[in-house]
Amino acid sequence: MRERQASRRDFLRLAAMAAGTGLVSPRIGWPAAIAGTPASESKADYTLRITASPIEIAPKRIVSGITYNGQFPGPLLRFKEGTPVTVEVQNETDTPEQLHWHGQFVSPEVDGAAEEGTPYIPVHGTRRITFTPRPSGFRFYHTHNRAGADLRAGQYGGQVGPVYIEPKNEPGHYDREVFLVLKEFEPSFGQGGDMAQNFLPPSGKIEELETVGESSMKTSLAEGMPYGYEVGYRYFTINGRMLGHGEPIRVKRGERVLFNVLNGSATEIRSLALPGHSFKVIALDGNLVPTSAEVPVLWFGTAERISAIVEMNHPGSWILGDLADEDRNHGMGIVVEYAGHAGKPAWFAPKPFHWNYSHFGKTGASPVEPDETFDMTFAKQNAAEKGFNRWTINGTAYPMEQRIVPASFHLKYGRRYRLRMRNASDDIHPIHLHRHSFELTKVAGVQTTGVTKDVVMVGGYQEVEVDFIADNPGLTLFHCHQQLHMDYGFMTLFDYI
Ligand SMILES: [Cu+2]
Repeated sequence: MRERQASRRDFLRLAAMAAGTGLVSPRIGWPAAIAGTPASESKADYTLRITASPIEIAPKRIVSGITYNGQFPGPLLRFKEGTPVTVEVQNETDTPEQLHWHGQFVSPEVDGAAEEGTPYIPVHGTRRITFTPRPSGFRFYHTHNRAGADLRAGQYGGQVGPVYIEPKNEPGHYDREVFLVLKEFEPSFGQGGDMAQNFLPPSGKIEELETVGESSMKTSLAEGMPYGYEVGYRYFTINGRMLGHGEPIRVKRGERVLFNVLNGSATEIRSLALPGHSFKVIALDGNLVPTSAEVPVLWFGTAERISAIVEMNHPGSWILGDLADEDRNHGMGIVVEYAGHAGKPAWFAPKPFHWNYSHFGKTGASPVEPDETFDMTFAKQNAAEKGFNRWTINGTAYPMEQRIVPASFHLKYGRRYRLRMRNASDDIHPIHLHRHSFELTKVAGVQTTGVTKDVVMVGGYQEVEVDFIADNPGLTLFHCHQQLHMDYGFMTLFDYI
């Protein structure tokens, strides 16, 4: 296999491409421009500078936002599993910052969540942290500031960057890898209600949850309440460039390309298809899956990552893009161009398809029994918080202004816990557990095993069960990763007792 032995020529070619698109990386190194600034004057391995900067998403179309190191996405950080790393974070803004190491088993001191007690990176100040990156695979970093009604704050800006933690043994056979970060810009509020997305298996819908959610919504609207605010966007990008305005991904027939894709959106669920090709999914949220199923479309809740191999066997010039026509036409796509096939890139929609996590799980296995099960019901109070929807877990909303609250769920070290998550709203919630990974044990009413993730989408009026081992003591934040939901109550804390 060629994958581990990128030639010098390949390196230069890819480095040149990376300069254009940001994040194409060969295996033997990567240019400083995409790797973070090696802090030669200090002992830090990486320096991340939080700063306001222009982001050129297309020629002469420049948005502004807070970024890492003046670029979007933030630099690709490559760590080695188990090798300690020191990162210096400099905050050049007027807002105290939290930098969250999403998907890593770090301490609350390092994790980057004020709710767990991580110290802030002070205004015009610096914080240096040392930690041991794990587990291996595709992770990322992002701000964990709450934004509330401020669409310039939190993840609405440009504070997202990928992390790749090199495993001791690299699996999969591929010729090269491409990192893609999906992201929207110029958000605004609307009140029309959210568009339904029906890509999850409908079999998982639970009537009891639907009755509760629909009647609560009906009551609210009957009382004259408008729909709660939702966020929409003007521009859509992959690796910070609108479709047609970045360097194409240039491929050759027969190549096997590993796509590591991150949904860096603050609020949106995204999809990706490449006409005439299929995706062989090898990892979800950076963790290898037991069954590398081939699918025509990838679906991502906010913060979800998918690693998938595409065999380039359909020469042409194609749009790798979102299924939503409007979003793709406003930029959510990137051109995949075969050698000798320059020309207008083509798009056609794949056949209807349901995204089901359990297709990537083990077949015929039943999950290990947990030591304890926590029941959680998610509910929406329409427009209840100054026109914004308020979100509750078991009837309680996380306070808007408070940082640390008493934990709602208590863990004992070494025990296996099951979260039975029941969604009494029609929205899809990408649910995230900090500092731990979980195994999916029930999706769309069916038992599954072997799929390890740190974010899972719980469909409207559906139920999902996940198990995790309490093996990383300290306060642990659990929340919906949709920024607006998280900010308006959809968070809770676990502690160890
Ligand atoms: Cu949510």
